[in-house]
Amino acid sequence: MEEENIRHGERPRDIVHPGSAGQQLYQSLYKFASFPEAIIDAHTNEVISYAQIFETSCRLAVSIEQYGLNENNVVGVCSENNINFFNPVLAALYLGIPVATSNDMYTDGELTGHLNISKPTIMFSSKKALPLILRVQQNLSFIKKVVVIDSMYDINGVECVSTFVARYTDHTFDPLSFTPKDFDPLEKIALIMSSSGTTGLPKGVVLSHRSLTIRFVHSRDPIYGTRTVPQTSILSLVPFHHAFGMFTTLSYFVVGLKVVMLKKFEGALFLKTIQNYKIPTIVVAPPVMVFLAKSPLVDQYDLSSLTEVATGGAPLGKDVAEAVAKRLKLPGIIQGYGLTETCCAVMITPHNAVKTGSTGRPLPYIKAKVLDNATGKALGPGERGEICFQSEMIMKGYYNNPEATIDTIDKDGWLHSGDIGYYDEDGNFFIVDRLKELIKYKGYQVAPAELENLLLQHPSIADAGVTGVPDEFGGQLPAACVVLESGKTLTEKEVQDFIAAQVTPTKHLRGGVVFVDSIPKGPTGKLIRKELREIFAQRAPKSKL
Ligand code: M24
Repeated sequence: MEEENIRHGERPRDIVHPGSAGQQLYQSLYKFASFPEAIIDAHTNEVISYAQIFETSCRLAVSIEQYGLNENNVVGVCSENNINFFNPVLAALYLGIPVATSNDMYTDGELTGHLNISKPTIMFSSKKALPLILRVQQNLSFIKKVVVIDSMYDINGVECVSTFVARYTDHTFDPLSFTPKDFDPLEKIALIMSSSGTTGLPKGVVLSHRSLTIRFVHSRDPIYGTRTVPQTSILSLVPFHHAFGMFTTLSYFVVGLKVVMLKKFEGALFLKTIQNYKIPTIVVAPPVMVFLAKSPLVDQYDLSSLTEVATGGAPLGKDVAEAVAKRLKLPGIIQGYGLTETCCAVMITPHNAVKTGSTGRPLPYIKAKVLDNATGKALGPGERGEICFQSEMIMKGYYNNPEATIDTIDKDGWLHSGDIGYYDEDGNFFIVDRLKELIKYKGYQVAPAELENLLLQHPSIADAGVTGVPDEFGGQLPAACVVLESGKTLTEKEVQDFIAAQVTPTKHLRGGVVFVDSIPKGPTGKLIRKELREIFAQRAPKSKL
């Protein structure tokens, strides 16, 4: 019997590719091989074509296999957004070898912890990330080889892609002589992404090839896809190592779009890129929306090519959405909502029914419900509860972590998002709060447990609790309550510097540090985060960006 109050995504307009994501991507790159532009670096205007990606990814696949890797190994990629980023990703997807991506801004300690989860055998690194990779490799014996993705030459004995592939393929190599492997797309791991989930430290999110091929259906959908006409330009700014950037950008290759890429957000360059490339569509995180709503720079550029602005990854204020739509003369703003654990967006605003403030409706192949955690019942329109999803698109689980998996996906296969929300009579969803402890600064994940563990290692700190304080630009700023060891003193700045020395800038304690006598805890010793938030709410707001 069909359960009451389950919200089904619309009927799909396209069927899921029956094979692997690697097979589908291989077919798409081949189909679009005559298109001169696949990715353009807007900083340098460097371009690579569909034919080049097709050939390089196939040569890399042959080489990775000949080098000795198989489906029991993992391929690592650590790079800033880069036009060569996807070559090793595609190669591994053709072979059915899992790919794990790493944030290139990590400190040595963060990267070491991160790589210890997936244990890649071979690391593909950008020139920029190479010193970091070589430092951490000294203590990580599972990394047998490092290859540089964006250099024409070897760097101090570290092979570049051309040298690596020249050993196993020659200049007569025909990509059509290579065939992606055939396997069960539901079983085979495509990627291992990083997320802290609802609680604790960052974990490896295991996504199958089927997760990706469902995303590709969404990207080709005329109502939910970002752009569906081949060769249309799209600006890609979200980090490729994160699920949002990874799966939106991969899906652009399936549609045959021209991806104009930025490594990082710089206001003037961002606006100049839209103007010069006459970009019709941008997909950005909410802080960029605040910039579009408020910055005087916006008036200095011709942005009339823009017909679609899409955002996601963190809450978007209704006022901000309305201000951007008004300023850019758009009928509305497209919002998507997703988790690393759902691969990509599971809800998007339908193009034909934009409702400002809503995160959209469940996509084809997705079931959603609003759960009353007290009764276990799915709630009806207007009632608030935890939003849960069921789909072949959601993760298979956390890598080598069955306990965390059971805490997140229940016995009936529902993924508990940790977000509180509701849907209206038309089936539009709204996110109102976050039940889980995750902090999101500019759309980036910050796991309180990770910062608390570091704070507790300070000899003068007896106890600590970390939470997010609201901020207009950042969304939330990580902030700490600290209990000092008796007789010890520390300043707010000393605590901030202690953390800043150990973590990537997105995790710095920009929301401040408050010294307290005790950390609010429940009877079982569990931290009460709501009370932590209240401590900061009583403080005068201060934004340090
Ligand atoms: P991860 N509103 C409020 N909170 C949101 C949100 C939203 N629209 N989206 C995400 N969150 C918060 O780092 C929730 O607390 C992502 O953020 C993620 C991953 C893949 C794709 O993952 C949630 O529990 C996307 C986001 C995505 N967002 O938009 C689109 N894709 C998209 C938009 C337009 O684990 C937590 O962040 C078109 C196409 C698109 F794919 C999850 O944080």
